[in-house]
Amino acid sequence: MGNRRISRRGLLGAAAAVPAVAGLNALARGGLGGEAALAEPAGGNAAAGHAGHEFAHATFAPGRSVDHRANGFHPTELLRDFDWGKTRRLAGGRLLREWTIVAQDKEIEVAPGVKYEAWTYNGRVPGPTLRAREGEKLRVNFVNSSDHPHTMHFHGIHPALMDGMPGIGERRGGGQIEPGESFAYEFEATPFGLHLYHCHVAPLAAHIARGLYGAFIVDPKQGRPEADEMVMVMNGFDTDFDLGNEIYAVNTVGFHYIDDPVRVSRDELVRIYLVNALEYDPLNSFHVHANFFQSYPTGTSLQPSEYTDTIVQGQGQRSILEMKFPFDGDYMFHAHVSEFAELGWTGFFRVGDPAKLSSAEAAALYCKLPWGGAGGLS
Ligand SMILES: [Cu+2]
Repeated sequence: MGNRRISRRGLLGAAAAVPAVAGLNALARGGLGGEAALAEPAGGNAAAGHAGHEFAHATFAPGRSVDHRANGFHPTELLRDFDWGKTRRLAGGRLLREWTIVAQDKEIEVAPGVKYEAWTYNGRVPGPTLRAREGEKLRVNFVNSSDHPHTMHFHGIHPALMDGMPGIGERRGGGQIEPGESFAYEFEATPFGLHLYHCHVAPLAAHIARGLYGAFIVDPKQGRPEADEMVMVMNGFDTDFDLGNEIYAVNTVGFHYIDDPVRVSRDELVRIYLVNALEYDPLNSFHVHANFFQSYPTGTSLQPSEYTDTIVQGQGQRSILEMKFPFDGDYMFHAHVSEFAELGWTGFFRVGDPAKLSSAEAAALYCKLPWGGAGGLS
């Protein structure tokens, strides 16, 4: 099957000509706050109230979904997939935490039918969420199995040789890692916080935009309070390579968390590790509906700096967000850059037991969704 070609301006400007955009328009009209929530019709079935209306699924291709199995990763599983590596005690008692990361070229599907020639760490975008504790010794065995030179550049505090910078350390086997070569990055887990890693080979924006990035979490020695933790890497895809993104997402697949809302429990502390890995747009943002969160910029302090419902992040910026949902129901989250929201960067938190959610509480406009059909949720 050929790759569907879509253009960003075409998507936003030519709604009538592109069937998939019907969903985007429905989203923009009702989903992002343009109208009050739909009143539940008599009989208590919001979905039935739409009979005869063609509210399309908020997706790029109604009725179709991404083949997660072919991708080899699933955005719902990525949320809570923390890679702690393997540990062993060194002589002297210090803990060594170790990973192997392989750069591989791989085609992935970022929206239904939209394939993208990605460059990946360990076959997934974003790469594994590497997690360690403050003060541990870390070793990342990097193997470049791609057709292109790459590196792993970690945010953190380390010697120049370990910085993943082309031109620095070549004579010692570091610097730019050519196809077929490997290098072991060794450094200490410091400071605690939410960091990231990415390739640093030029052209830099292109190497990052291809998918070579991931979250890097260093827990404080004393840990953080118990919570339902998840990682959200905000990203985008320049599917026609014109230096502008056509698809925006959290964890790669546009609109995924509308199809499959992020399940959370009422009154439980939710901690989101939010990383902005977007290229070609200087700013991204995160907004949650009907709630507020504490924001810990870069996660380097145990005291939050702001209680808000929207934060803005520049490229490479990140923040830990903490919140509790006091009411059952579906709560949208999306980029407050509306254009991004309409091009995939929109999802829902689903609070409470789905079997007990009434259709009035569950995303009524999205009546084409599998869970939104006759009779509500099952
Ligand atoms: Cu690269």
